[in-house]
Amino acid sequence: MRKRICFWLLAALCAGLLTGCGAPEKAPEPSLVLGFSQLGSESSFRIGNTRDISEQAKAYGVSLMMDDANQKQENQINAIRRFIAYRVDVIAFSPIVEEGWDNVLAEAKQAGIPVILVDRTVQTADPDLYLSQIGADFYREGVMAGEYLLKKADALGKERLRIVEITGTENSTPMKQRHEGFMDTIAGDPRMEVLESVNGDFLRSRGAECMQYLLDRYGGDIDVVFSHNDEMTMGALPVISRAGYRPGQDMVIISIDGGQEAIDILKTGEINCIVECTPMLGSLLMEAALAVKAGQPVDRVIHPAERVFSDEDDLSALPPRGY
Ligand code: GYE
Repeated sequence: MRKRICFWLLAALCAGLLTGCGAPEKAPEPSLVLGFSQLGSESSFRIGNTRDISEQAKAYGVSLMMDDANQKQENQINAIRRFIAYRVDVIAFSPIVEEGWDNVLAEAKQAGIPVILVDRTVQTADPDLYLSQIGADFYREGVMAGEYLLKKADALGKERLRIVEITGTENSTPMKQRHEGFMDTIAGDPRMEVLESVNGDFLRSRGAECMQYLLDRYGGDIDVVFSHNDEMTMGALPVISRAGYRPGQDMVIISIDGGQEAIDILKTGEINCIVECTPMLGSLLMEAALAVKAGQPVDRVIHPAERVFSDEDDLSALPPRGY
């Protein structure tokens, strides 16, 4: 009997030596498996946000499952359900609109998977359905746009400024809060008159269509264009020029995001003001997700620092924007 045991032990040892290893080397477990549903690729902001999240996942050693919803809420809901089935450690997503998430977030809660909101937020009856929201203070962005316009009115010595607004995706957080912050800021000033708000869905093509509609309706009466993102602004600019008006001179152009392409146009004077909305949220997301995995507390709301770029600034030394 003893000889037999010795034989098998020797055989196992030789097998191990032949395969050059003992127990198979296990690949190191990733520190965290993160499921992320991105809403689409509609703008430079969104593309920069997606890229930054991917890059930061690699930098933090996080195993990232990324899904692109192509602007459809149902695709985001389906992606979240796949993350639940896969039993990821943390779910994160950028909700395209604020409503309609309670059921799928309740499923994530039932599965014991924490949820972090990125960029935008949701309206929900149960605040426990998500742990944290990482994204801009959109109301403040609207306020900063309004504050710029009040100062511009003083500088121009205008008695009246007729404003048109091109808004982002209906019922999205940035659309609602940028509108509210801007209107609240100019509401008390008798010089300000809002002619109309139209929805451009954050898309360059729709920005052009909206601007054409507004020019057909109001023509040279328009003194100010307040656009909720650079894509729609850059769609509107050639339409304004083709109609015979000089953007940045005949019409004050105010935009939001601050990607490289728009900043370069600001430097030419065709845009007067850009409120920054940074897409670089990847490191904040990874740190929050890793903290959640480690059982550490995370802040309920995490706002990145943001600034305003305008025709009053010297932008010659501004570093590349990265999106
Ligand atoms: O301003 C726009 C993108 O949610 C803040 O969505 C983001 C907005 C951003 O389409 O460019």
